[in-house]
Amino acid sequence: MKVALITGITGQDGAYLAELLLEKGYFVHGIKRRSSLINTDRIDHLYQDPHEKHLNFRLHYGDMTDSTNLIRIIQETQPDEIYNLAAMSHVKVSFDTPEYTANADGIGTLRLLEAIRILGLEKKTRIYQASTSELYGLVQEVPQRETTPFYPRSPYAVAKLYAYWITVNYREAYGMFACNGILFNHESPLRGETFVTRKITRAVAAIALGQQDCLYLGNLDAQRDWGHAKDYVDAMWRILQQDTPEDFVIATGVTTAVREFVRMAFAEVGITIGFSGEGVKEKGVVVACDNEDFQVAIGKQVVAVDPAYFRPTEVELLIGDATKAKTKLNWKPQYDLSKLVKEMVDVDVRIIKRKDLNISKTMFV
Ligand code: NDP
Ligand code: GDR
Repeated sequence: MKVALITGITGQDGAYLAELLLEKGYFVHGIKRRSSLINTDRIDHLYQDPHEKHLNFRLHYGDMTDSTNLIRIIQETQPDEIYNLAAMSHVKVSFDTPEYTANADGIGTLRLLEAIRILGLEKKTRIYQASTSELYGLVQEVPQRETTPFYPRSPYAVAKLYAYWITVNYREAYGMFACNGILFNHESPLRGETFVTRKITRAVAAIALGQQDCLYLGNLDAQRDWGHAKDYVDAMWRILQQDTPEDFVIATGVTTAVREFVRMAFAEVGITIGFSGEGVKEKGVVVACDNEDFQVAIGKQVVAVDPAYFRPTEVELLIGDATKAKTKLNWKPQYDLSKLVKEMVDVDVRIIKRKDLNISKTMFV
């Protein structure tokens, strides 16, 4: 039985990856942080009573800022594969907490690599590093591929730049099977509520159900290459099954503006949005409403721009070329953007019907 250790198992990707590896017959260990509120919602369905005999899923308390803890967990679990998904992953928040972000996302990766070395596991343990399209930042080349120069535009991206290169360095210096997956944005119904896609789909559901008046967003012109997290965790696994360690771009090759994502999400509940004006004057108004279940007044403004959501430096355009992954990993995404948007909106409508949440109060970032 192969043994995997996932850092960041309580996050979006951690949950999908844990499910995938359990399906493949792995013993899955995960690192979770202690928090004052329960933070295992995304993986509660995988929980196994530790008193049971045939256990194949176990959680350990830990933190990317604590080397001794990481060394102990790796020593105890002796993993064949480590997936380093833990990170302070919000780009805008990284401007508020740059030092912590560098510590967890940058030095945290070094701590894992060093732990493998200290324990003499260089030849046994393979490691996947969750690198990101944010490394490309200010556009140097379109579409972005493995050879495109990096130009990070946030403390998050700069921390991830360090993590990218330290992973490459440990591969070259110590012969470790250490790989970067340079993943473009990927979303799902499990996406954190403060990332733009989920913020939009939750708000669309709440507006359609009469529980929210307006969705406030930042830069509507930003363009992202959005895929589905389920397809992307499959790529992570494939990257670690190769004969030689290499880095791969994972992307759909299609880019879409935030504004268009908004339009598509409202269309899922039968609402047509019209935009007028430019920049901060941009606004979204209901032009038509064709669903009997959702009655929103024609002419009502349901989208507005709030500059508070702008970033000091923005990444305007991301579009990836995943030819290498398609050729070498035989990776092929199952989802396109319309299928993704539909799934996210459907789930959020169901959640909001069930919980009667006041969404707008939870949307800070
Ligand atoms: P999430 O924000 O959903 O999950 C991040 C995970 O990291 C959570 O489990 C979180 O724990 C954990 N974490 C954060 N800080 C620490 C820490 N100091 N010690 C231990 N654990 C910590 O991110 P995603 O699942 O979306 O992304 C997974 C990884 O992939 C991240 O590294 C992200 O930067 C990267 N990435 C994501 C992309 C995307 O589009 N989703 C694209 C490219 C890269 P808790 O639940 O307690 O907060
Ligand atoms: P990103 O994702 O920064 O690409 O990082 P996010 O969804 O936060 O932003 C995407 C784009 O939308 C614009 N935007 C807004 N963003 C948020 N969060 N809230 C808003 O109200 C809003 N309005 C407009 C942003 O300015 C941006 O241009 C994600 C994270 O998962 C990273 O961890 C990962 O590395 C990258 O994707 C690839």
